[in-house]
Parts: sequence; structure tokens; C-alpha cells
Amino acid sequence: MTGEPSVYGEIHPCCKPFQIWFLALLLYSIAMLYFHLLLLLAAVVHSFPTAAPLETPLSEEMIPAPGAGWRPKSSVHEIPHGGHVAAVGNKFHLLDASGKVLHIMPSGRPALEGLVTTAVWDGSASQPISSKATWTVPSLPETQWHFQTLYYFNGIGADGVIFQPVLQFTFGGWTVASWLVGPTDTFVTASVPVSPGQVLTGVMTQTKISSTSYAFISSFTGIANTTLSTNYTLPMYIRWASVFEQYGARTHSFDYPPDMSMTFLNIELKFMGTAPIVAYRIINYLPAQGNTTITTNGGAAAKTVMHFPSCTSRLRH
Ligand SMILES: *[C@@H]1O[C@H](CO)[C@@H](O)[C@H](O)[C@H]1NC(C)=O
Ligand SMILES: *[C@@H]1O[C@H](CO)[C@@H](O)[C@H](O)[C@H]1NC(C)=O
Ligand SMILES: CC(=O)N[C@H]1CO[C@H](CO)[C@@H](O)[C@@H]1O
Repeated sequence: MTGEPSVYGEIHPCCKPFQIWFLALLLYSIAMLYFHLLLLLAAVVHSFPTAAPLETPLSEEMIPAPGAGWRPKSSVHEIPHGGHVAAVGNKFHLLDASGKVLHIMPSGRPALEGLVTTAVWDGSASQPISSKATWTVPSLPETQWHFQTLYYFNGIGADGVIFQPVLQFTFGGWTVASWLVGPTDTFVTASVPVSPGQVLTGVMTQTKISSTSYAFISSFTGIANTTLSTNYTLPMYIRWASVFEQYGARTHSFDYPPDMSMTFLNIELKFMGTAPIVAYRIINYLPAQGNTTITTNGGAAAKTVMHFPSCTSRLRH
């Protein structure tokens, strides 16, 4: 290949003077064009001196809440360091470290949205439970042109809320956070950056404090500032799921990680007392954008694999 001209290679010395003149001319042309556009704009503005200012308010920025779809940014509340979510009557109070109430949200079941594929188990458990799963941060998607959001998580949904430790891809990279999603509002811990290849363990535990009182946490093991704590008591009915969600990504595009799949390992659902039989079932909401297979079913050491499309991987095959 040596001696062949490269597309981005060195310019031959003879070409340099010409290149400088060409560049100067180009810059001059751009400057003149800009100047004339400004004159034109000034003329247009001057000819409508009484035009009323535009009054239409800009629509509010929306943020996708994992499990529940797009929500106004003002309804998504970051939990301050040391903060806590208190279940008071049928409402949730977001408290700061000093116990001051920052926000109150009603409970109620959020509508499911944005889901691509999930492995779920619906069941009832009268005893406190814990749940965990391990998965690895995939490579970065090849493009971010669509400002896509990708969520991969295990979560517990109950009457009223969804709790979940979430791996999230948003513009710029991968982060993790714990979420509590209710019908109208969303409480979320600050996003903590993670790197491709990093192994994550998302844990949710419910601890019995007294006969009527429980503490519930969602966090990533060993990653500081990802713990969401609440004294909400999960009702008898629960739904456990490993979930893949996307917002804004195109089908069969470079918007997904090039890895083609992600495995949730060592999935565990623990019960005090008699454990119900756990068997996940698959729901593929958007089969063109992903699907799930169950490698090992059950309440211990279960394994599910999520498959997603990738252009490069497809080209390589
Ligand atoms: C949760 O804690 C708050 C105080 O922070 C208390 O008022 C409330 O009753 C507790 N809820 C439950 C379900 O224990
Ligand atoms: C699952 O998704 C992968 C990646 O898009 C695809 O290659 C495979 O055919 C899909 N399998 C099924 C059963 O849809
Ligand atoms: C942003 C934030 O909340 N950072 C906290 C992470 O955790 C450490 C130790 O627990 C705190 O000192 C930081 O303030």
C-alpha cells in the first residue's frame, strides 16, 4: 500500500500555495455571504417593527422514566444524597437528609411504556423478599445521532410503584441509578457513570423491621450513591422482571450496543418462609428491536439473555 495516495494523506508541496489562496477566497466568500444575510435580516426585522413577540410557550422537556415512558422533567425528582422516600398513608414523601419534605406524590399504578422485551414473573409473596441480578455494561452504541435512551434493569413492580436499579445509556455514555416510578412522579438517585465491561449487580431487598414496618432498598452493590431507600411495604402481589427499554433508537441501526446481546446472570428471588415456584415468561413488545430467551428458569441462578439488533454485527456476518 506504500506510495498510494491516501484520502486523508499529506498534500503535495506544490499544491500548498494554491491551497492557501483557495482557503482565503473561501473564507472571504463566507464572510461576505454572512454580512449580506445580516443586512437582509436587519431589513426584514425593520419592516415589521410592530410585530408582537412570540407568546407560545416552548413545550416542556420530557424525560423517559424506566417502565413508564415519557414524563415532564418537572415531575422527575432527583433524590438528594442522604435522602429517603417515606410511605405516608397512600402517598410518597421525598425527604432530604434532614427529614424535610421536598415533594409529595400520590400512589397508583403507572402505565407501562417504552418496553422492548422482558422476562417477567407475576406472583404473590406474603413474606419479605430480596431480588438480585448480575449483568455487564455493554460497549457504547456506535452512534448517538438519535439521542437515544436505552435502559436495562431488573425491577419489582407492585401495586402503586415500580422499583428498579437501572443501567442507562443517554447522550454521552453509560450510567446507573435507582428509580422509584409512581403514577405521576418519579424519584431517582443521581446518575453515576459506569464503563463498558464493568460487572453490575442490581439488588432490591425488603427487610422486616417490626410486624407492620418494613424497609426497602434498591441499589448497585459496591457503587456509592446508587441506594434508594423507602419504608414502603410491598403488597402481596409482585411482578419481577428483567427489562430492555428504548426511546428514540431506530430499528436495525447503529443506535444499539454492537454486542448484540446482554445476559442477566445469577437472577435470584428470595423469600422468607415458603418460597413460591418462580417461572419467568417472555413478553416481546417490539420484536424488531429485541427479544429475550430464558437459558435457566427459576428463583435461583436463573439466566435470561436479551438480544438486540446491531448494524456492524450484521455486516460482519
Ligand atoms: C414511613 O416513615 C414515615 C416517617 O418518615 C412514617 O410517617 C410512615 O408512617 C412510615 N410508613 C410506613 C409504611 O411504615
Ligand atoms: C432475536 O433478536 C435477534 C437480534 O435482533 C435476531 O437475530 C433473532 O432472530 C431474534 N429471534 C427471534 C426469535 O425473534
Ligand atoms: C453526588 C453525591 O451525592 N455524592 C456523594 C456520594 O457518596 C459520598 C460518600 O457516601 C458522598 O460524600 C458524596 O457527597
